[in-house]
Amino acid sequence: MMENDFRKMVGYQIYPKSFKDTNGDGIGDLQGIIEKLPYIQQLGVDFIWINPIYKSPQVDGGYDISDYYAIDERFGSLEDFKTLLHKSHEYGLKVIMDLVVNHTSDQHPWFLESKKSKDNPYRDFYLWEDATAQQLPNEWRSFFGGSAWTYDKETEQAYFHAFAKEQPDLNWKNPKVRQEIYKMVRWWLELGVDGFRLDAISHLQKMPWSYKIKSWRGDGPWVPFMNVSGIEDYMTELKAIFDSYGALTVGEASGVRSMQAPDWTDEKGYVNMIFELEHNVRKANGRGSIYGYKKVIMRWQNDLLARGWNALYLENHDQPRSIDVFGNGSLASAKALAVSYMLLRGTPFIYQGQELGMRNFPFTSSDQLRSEEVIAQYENLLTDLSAQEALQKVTQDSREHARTPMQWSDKANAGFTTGRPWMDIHPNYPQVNAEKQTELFELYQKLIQLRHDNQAIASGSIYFYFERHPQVLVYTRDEFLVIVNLGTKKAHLDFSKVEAFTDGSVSNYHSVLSSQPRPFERSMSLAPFEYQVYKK
Ligand code: ISL
Ligand code: CA
Repeated sequence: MMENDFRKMVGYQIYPKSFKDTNGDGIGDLQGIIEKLPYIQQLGVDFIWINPIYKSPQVDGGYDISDYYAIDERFGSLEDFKTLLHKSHEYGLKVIMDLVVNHTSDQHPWFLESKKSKDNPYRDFYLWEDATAQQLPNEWRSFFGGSAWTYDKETEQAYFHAFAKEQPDLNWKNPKVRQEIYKMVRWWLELGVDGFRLDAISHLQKMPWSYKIKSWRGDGPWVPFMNVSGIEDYMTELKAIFDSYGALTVGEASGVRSMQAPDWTDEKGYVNMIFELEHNVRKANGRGSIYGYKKVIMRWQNDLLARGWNALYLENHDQPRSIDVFGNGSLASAKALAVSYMLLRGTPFIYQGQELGMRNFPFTSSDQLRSEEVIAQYENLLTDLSAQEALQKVTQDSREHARTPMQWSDKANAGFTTGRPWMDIHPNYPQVNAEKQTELFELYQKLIQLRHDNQAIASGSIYFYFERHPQVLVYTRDEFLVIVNLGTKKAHLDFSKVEAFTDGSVSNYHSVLSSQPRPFERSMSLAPFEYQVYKK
């Protein structure tokens, strides 16, 4: 295994279903990733994270696994995966897999057994409680809507699921479950996988079922299964395995607060870094707030400065496209956003298509929806709304936008497939594609290069200025100064009263990267989406 210098790295996230299809079935596959390794290498990243490729009924995009040891046939075979691993390593790219161990598919043999009877040896692999169809064990809700319990009339009990009913939660209190999971984790690491992105990892531990939910707003409903005490024991056991292989690990740890994150991610922590989910807060219309984003980022950067490490990202397979959430759809806004996060302290991730400025999809029909939970939501809304209104409501802030196929070229189906794509391709592909839209790609290349060439940017200190400014993000990374106007309006910055900028050394600042090169001045009027990176 290659050395795990995660502080120097940049990752690229691949949603395999939508990356590149090579056999014409309209679904991206492992051979497609292999084909595009040169593209990924050209971008300059150090590792790829691939969303789940295990055998799965695909009720939740592969996050419902029915065999942890098999590759889903849609994506290829284990042989293909070994080739991918080998070739990636040849290209100098590490490969991390999604590790989905909070739950399995309801089609996993463990659950099929577990369901059979109360005294089945696998019964305690999952969370079963006495219930009736009318009286479920408690009022807890699932992330995807509806009760977190599904009643089974055969055995007159209900099982717990934090997500879809097809995703029963594993019983982590059961040592046999943990042994099975640890065996599987070791198996993939033995195969040569470089690490994992730990899915929904903060939900492993649950509060006693008698816990009464205190608030139905914000994170309130998830309190009884988000970073609940006792989870430390499971994470410590997992960490021991990761450490023994030098695995690269990133936890998706919703509910772990920025103040708690150092304990999760310092040298003694369970994982190398975690994804915060707080900056994803959006209005109902799907728009994020620049100031909200800025405040969350600054807090996480400050709270993890002395100890701990951040995972940095703008997009993933669960979020709409950042160019539409925080930007105004323009390339200039996408560039400003790129600069705003790629030079922060932490390990940045780029989500497929983000480097091309891929946009949210203009949904016109419910036939274009693919996620089961979104379709269910749509159907529920039909009782009160017209089809058009319901579609508008479910798509204005939806993870579906992130999942449309990669736009490789202006050829048929954007060069994604020769068949019929499993999900519609964005109609803007003749303009927005990997062959034509090179400006943003090149900016990402430069930003990655800056990280690789400068210790200060990879792991130096960070200090923020103009913290209350509503749209401009300003920070220093030791000898570097980063200024980004994320707003659509001009902005004025007066550095003359900021102590760090009053001495003579600031006249040494020279431009290293900018939207429009110009010298640093103590009084600066910034154009919309202007960015300036200076070095002393
Ligand atoms: O805590 C949450 C919301 O406040 C959730 O964000 C939750 O942690 C997150 O949605 C988990 O997402 C991951 O697991 C899901 C899967 O559908 C997502 O695609 C994946 O990213 C279930 O496995
Ligand atoms: Ca295919």
